[in-house]
Formats: sequence, C-alpha cells, structure tokens
Amino acid sequence: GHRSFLLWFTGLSGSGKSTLANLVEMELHKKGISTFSLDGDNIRQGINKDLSFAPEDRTENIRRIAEIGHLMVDAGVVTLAAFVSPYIEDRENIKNIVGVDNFIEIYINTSLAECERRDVKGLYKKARAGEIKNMTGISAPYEAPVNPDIEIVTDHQDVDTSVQTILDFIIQKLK
Ligand code: GGZ
Repeated sequence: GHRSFLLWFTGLSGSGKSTLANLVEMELHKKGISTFSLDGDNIRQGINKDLSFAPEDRTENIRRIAEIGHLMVDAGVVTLAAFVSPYIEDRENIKNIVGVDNFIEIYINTSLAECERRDVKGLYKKARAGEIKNMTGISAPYEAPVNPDIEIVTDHQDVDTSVQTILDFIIQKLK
C-alpha cells in the first residue's frame, strides 16, 4: 500500500484544472497507484445539484467535496479534486476536514485574460453581457492561494512540464 492524499486543484474556470488533474491521474494510474477524480461533472450534477454559485452554496459545495475526499483518502485512494474553490476560508476548511497532512493545494494560475480568451463554455461572454451572475473573475471574487504546495503558471509552463512538476511533488510525498 501507499499513502494517500487529497490533491486539490484550484483556479479560474478555464484555467486548465481538470485537464491537468486528468493527466496527473493517468500517470499515477500507470504507476499502479489507485486514484479517483472528483470534478464538476460527477459532483455538481449529482450530490450537489441543489447548489448554486452564490457564495454560501460554493462554501457548501466545497465542504461536501472535502468530506467525500476524506472518505476516499481514508479508503487509501489518491483523490484528485478540481474545483474553482475561490475562497481562502473554504480551502482552509478542507484541511480541517481531511487533515492538513493529507491535503496538497495546487494553484493553477492562469490569467483571467487567458481564461476569457479560451472561453470554452462561453460563460465569460455571457457574464460580460450580464446574462449570468456570480461568474468568478467577472462578477464574483477569486482569492488566490497565498502559499500553495504547488503553483503552476500556465503562461510559463507547457502542459507536459506542468504534469511533471505535480507528479514529482506527489511521488516524493508518497515515499
Ligand atoms: C464559476 C461557473 C459559474 C460561475 C458555471 N462561476 O469551466 P467550468 O465551467 O467547467 O468550471 C466552472 C464550474 C465551477 O464549478 P465549481 O463547483 O468548481 O465552483 S466552486 O468551486 O466555486 O463552487 C464553470 C461552471 O462550473 N460555472 N457558472 N458563476 N464557474
């Protein structure tokens, strides 16, 4: 067996959190490490479908995900979670839930300008037009991590290098 962790990816919508989490998961899987991924697709459409993007609902979103992550980590699974999680206080609370030694914070630092340029889902355009409210970066805050375990500045690092940076950190911790 190996140690397990909750790997928490935070960053703006379109920053590349899920892409990097998925690639890291594939590499861990190749090494025979048991993993599980939590993301908007399996959480916000399932257990958290009652929650909006209002601040108090985001807080509850992150709390429930942290509780699920805690269960997964207790089961010995390296768990990857990719959520905007814009509030410092909410991310601090994850440590209380899962245990500070089991939590690895990974800040995917992609500028708002770049996320908005990508606009994969057209959400930024809609937010600029006032068609959706509480959009992180536009009409809702993003509180950047002050002291993350890993920071990936995607403007300066390509995808392969970013994946390797994250993997190196994890592998050394798993030993
Ligand atoms: C931010 C929103 C919003 C608003 C819908 N603000 O790029 P995506 O599409 O796939 O990732 C975003 C996702 C954010 O959900 P999270 O559960 O990660 O948010 S939080 O941690 O803050 O609770 C985006 C989409 O949902 N989305 N409306 N208003 N992102």
